[in-house]
Amino acid sequence: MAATAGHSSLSNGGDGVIRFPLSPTSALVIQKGDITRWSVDGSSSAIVNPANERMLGGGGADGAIHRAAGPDLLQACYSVPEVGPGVRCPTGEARITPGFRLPASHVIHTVGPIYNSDSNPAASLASAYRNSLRVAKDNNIQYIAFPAISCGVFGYPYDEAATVAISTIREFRNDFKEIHFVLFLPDIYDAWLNKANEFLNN
Ligand code: AR6
Repeated sequence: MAATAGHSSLSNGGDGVIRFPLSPTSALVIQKGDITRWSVDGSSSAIVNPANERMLGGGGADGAIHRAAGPDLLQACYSVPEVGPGVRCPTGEARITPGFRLPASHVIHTVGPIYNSDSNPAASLASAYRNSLRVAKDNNIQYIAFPAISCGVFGYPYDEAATVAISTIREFRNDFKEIHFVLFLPDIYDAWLNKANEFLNN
């Protein structure tokens, strides 16, 4: 593993949950796990759903989030206005709904790029992270958890995605108590830790 347990600026409680300070008041937390089970104390929390432009559910994390939240989430998604035929959330944008049966109070739906068909996947992925964090900030969210947007069905290479993810969340270093990544796959967890060590530990 890339994390260096002896380094003063991060802590490893032994459970694979690694914290990196972003500012005196904010931390990045990287962990393995299922984002549908993520929770923190307090009511101002959100998980980010890697959705598609229709915003009516799908496979991967999107499907898991809808199953865990219950059918009210689909109804809330239907009530998000279409901005084009069948499009509720264009690629790179974000929309917020309640979390219903999820432990998190809110779901922020965003759409990452399809790696092989987007003309500038890095810019689109950065927009998905940035707009998710803007929507969270506008809704007074203090704790937010991301999966590895676009790294499943949408085919984004893990190292490149980690670079975009870690560098973009740094722009919001003063705006949240904690920004989490909850990562399902060991290879993605390792890629994220490597980039966080590279970008945040010096
Ligand atoms: N918790 C955390 N991460 C998860 C979970 C989970 N419960 N389930 C999967 N992942 P994907 P995308 C990881 O495919 O690439 C859907 O059909 C997964 O291992 O969910 O942005 C949507 O409707 C991967 O690393 O999202 C869209 O059509 C990461 O989450 C499309 O897929 C993202 O994989 C979006 O594709």
